[in-house]
Amino acid sequence: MNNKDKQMIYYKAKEFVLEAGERIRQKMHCPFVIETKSNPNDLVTEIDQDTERFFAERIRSEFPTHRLLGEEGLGDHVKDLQGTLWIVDPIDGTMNFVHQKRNFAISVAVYQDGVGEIGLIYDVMTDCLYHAKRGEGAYKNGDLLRPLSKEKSLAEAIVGVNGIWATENTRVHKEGIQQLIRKVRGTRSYGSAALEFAYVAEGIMDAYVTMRLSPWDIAAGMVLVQEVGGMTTQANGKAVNMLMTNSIVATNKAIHQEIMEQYITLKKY
Ligand code: 2AM
Ligand code: CA
Ligand code: CA
Ligand code: CA
Repeated sequence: MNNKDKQMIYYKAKEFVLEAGERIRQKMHCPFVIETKSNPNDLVTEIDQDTERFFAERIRSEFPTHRLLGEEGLGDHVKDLQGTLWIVDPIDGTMNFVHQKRNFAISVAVYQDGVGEIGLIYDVMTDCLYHAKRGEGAYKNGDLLRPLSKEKSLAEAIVGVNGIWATENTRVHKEGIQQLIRKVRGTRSYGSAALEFAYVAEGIMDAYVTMRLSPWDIAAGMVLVQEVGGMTTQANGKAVNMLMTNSIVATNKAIHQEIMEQYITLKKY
């Protein structure tokens, strides 16, 4: 992808995201259908699906050679990362969308041959857009985000973690997560993976730890975190695989190793 193409795709991606956000704000005050997916707490609404359809139509019409990987399955059946791939979560934080009418985001990333080139995370209700192009820094609206502190200790860190991982579960030994929760200054759980990544990039959270996320939850956030000098890996330190679910440790780098080595022991299954 040359710079001119990247600039144009970025411009269009931003346009799509802002328009999609406006559509959500308009529709959300009328009654809408809510269904469940994998379990009774895993919600999806017709607005999630409408929004993904909006992206699919826009991307197909403006960029017919690009492919789309979206949570609601209205994109392509993606089995490799070749070419230009849009990775879209139309509403990240659907539970918040349904129950709180806030704290949800649209997450859009553009990857070229597996490399994250563009990341956009739009907090729809606050009209706040986090955006980044690889190698050109990350922004919150018009403000350049500063490089993350590399000196912070775990004892001074605010860490994003869902309390579920501190209970009995199939993925991680809960004792380590419980110790991590005791060790850090504070924990937060916002219910939108994309926003939690954005907060790490903004430096208002020092790490985000979770045991299972899909590519559309993390694709844009990883570009943002990378641009401010942070890092994202699986919880065992391996590189994230954008074609499957991953455990995630995203941090300001200072505390990455310590979190992985001392507090996270994955279960084998
Ligand atoms: P979603 O709202 O797009 O589904 C909430 O803890 C975070 O985890 C959200 O980013 C949510 O994304 C994501 N998530 C991924 N898989 C989930 C699942 N099966 N049920 C609920 N949230 C899930
Ligand atoms: Ca979902
Ligand atoms: Ca999501
Ligand atoms: Ca979603």
